[in-house]
Amino acid sequence: MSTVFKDAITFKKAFIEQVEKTYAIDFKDSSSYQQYVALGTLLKEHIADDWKETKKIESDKRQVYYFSMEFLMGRMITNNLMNAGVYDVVKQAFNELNLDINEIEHKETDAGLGNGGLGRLAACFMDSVAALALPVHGNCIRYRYGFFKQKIENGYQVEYPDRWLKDIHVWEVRRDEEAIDVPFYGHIELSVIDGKLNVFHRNAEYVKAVPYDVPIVGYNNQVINTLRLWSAEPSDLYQNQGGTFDYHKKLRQISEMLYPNDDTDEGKILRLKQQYLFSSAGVNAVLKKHKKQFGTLDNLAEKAVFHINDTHPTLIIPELMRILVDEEGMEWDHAWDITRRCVAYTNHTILAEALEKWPIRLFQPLLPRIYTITEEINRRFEIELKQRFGDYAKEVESMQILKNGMVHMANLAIVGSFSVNGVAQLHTDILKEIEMRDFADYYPNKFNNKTNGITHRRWVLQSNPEIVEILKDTVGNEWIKDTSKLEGLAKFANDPVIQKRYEAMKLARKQALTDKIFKEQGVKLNPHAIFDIQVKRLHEYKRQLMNALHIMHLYNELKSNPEIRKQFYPQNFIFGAKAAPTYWFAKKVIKLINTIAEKVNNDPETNELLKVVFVEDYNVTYAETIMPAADLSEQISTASKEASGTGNMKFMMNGAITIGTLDGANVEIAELVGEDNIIIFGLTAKEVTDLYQKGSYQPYEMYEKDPRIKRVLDQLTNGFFTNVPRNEFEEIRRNLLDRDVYLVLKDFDSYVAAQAKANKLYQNRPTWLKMSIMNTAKSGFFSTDRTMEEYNKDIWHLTKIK
Ligand code: NBG
Repeated sequence: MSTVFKDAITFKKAFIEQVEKTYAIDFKDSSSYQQYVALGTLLKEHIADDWKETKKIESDKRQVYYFSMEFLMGRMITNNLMNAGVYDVVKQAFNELNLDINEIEHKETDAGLGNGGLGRLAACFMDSVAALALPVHGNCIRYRYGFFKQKIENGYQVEYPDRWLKDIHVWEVRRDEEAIDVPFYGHIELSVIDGKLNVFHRNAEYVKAVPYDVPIVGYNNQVINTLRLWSAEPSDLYQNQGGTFDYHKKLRQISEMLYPNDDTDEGKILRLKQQYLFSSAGVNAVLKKHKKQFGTLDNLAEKAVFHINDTHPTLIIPELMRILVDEEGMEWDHAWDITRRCVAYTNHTILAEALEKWPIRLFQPLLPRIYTITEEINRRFEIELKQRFGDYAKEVESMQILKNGMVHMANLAIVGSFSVNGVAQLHTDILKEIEMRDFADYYPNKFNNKTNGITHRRWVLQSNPEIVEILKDTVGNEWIKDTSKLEGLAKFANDPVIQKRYEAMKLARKQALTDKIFKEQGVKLNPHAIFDIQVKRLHEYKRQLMNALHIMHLYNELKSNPEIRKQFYPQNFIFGAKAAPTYWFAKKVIKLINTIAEKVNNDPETNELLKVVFVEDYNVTYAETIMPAADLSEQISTASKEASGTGNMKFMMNGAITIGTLDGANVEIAELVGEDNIIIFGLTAKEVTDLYQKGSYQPYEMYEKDPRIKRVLDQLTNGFFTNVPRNEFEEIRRNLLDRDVYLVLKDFDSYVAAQAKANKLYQNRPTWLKMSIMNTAKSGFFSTDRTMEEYNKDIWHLTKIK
């Protein structure tokens, strides 16, 4: 470890030198961006020894390679400074230099290598495994463009490219020496020479995958793990067959952007290429090292776990088989045994559209050898199933990997792994009892639950300085190492002094968000009002639409009756959400929310009471200001649809009260805090499933029977909104009246009641503050430190580095 960060004086000197020598300018003329680069560079050098040392110590240990198409890291500078234990020194030095540390931190662009919960979960996992000194490393793609930047123009979402790599990415280290050539297309020639199978991949279009390593700094423990990002580049093995231009263009696309639209064949091929590129490169790099170190792959399963985050990296399974059988000459059964002992799979959704299937007609030509191996896996599995269930049994059909011209990735992942887990208890139960029932019966020991979490270091320690002070004075600082210690806060729940401090903490965080929103969007919020927040991806099942319709209803009520206005406590409704660029309906909902905002925010009769804001470009950095500022956390998905949710946990830890359905991890939040400290409404998962099964739901009846619903649905199209054409929201109205798949109208009444309850409860300050404190006190379970310990105990079985 360098001594640069020893104290403020030493650091100041080194920092000034770094700026001046990097940019050949006088320090006084340097920009905050240049200062940011210098700071990052010094820190990277500072941790270099520990990084090297960590690698050395773990080299003969069992390790986990966590493969995920998404790592939504956000900014790393603050996290790295804090975890490396040098934040205070830097802050002091900057104070002395008259520099604003926040401004410099904000020069780092978010690494937006993810869409939402799944990617942010992977990032939280990385922080926790490093803190716990577990040898776990990430693998992903080095997308040149992150998740798009959102602008709201005339109320509509407009997408702009996120060119995050246009600036220097200070943390990464390019490792040319470890590049891997990955073949696509071509054809396979098999021959048996001296009784040994030889496999030749002829005329392949090779792409070179080059790794860029990013250090993951453990909290105060000198452990530095690695997140490896693979970039697609031209390969020297590519034989120019005349199409060089096309080759370069197509290959650039592979690590161009996250989740290209896969409606077209072209899009599907690109996604498959992305998936195979990082799966193959990641696995080959590990196996190469292993072979060099141990001289054999026979003991691979003792040393390596490949954890696949959702089905995107499932091709690891046939790729492992390919290496073991084709390159190592192992017998199929031996190779299969090793493969299955190396792979574990996490499922993150039951929504059918997210359970990947690839058409064989695209898969086979693109990955000819991987396809024949998948076919063989399927053939053998089918024999096994037929022996057990009979030739025409429904189980054979349901569990097959190849069927109806498609490769079913989840089935392949389940068959080729030793562990399958869901991400919250309810979700795992649904997987076992409904979605994957046949598999769960067939492999009773494979399925397990690992409830998600969040890293309390980013989401509390870094984001909410006021709560950190309160915790220090009540439960001490132990909670940072062990979040179960937060429980100690419970005994202060009714303490008026702590309640006052909680109130002041919330006000400070609400003020910070108020300032940010005003600065960026010019909307003025009252920081004393209730902050009711729904931030997450925009999707029908998450029911932002129900929230929006409720606001319309509330506005109607407030307009209709001065008595109601008197009893109502001012409430700010804040939304943040990105809609997939091609998800037309979701984008309409954004337009609706902005249209409602325009109407209610400009009505002088109600706008002291009711404000609506849709924050632009919600991302990880924005979330750091939003999470601590909420009084009410909106977790209102149709029960059974949200696998877990993790925003719910961030809000809870920061003392927000959940208004939610019994869905995903809300169920566990409710169990932990007890019914007095949460506001639950709506149908249960069982009721939802039964209702779907009966097929008897008639949304039109809700409209006819409930005048409140009738009124708001009519207002969508009757000219109530004056600045849009009358038919602007016609589809929303029709969708709700005809189908209402996500049961917005069905749950409307109980949601309205829950909202009314929340507004009233908030006015009873001691009760509300007690609830708020209890939420933090019971949130320790939701640290990813706990989640990672469980993965390790039940799935990975690693020994700690220290
Ligand atoms: C998401 C679920 C969330 C869950 C995260 C992390 C996908 C496919 N799934 O409910 O919708 O919290 O995964 O597990 O993004």
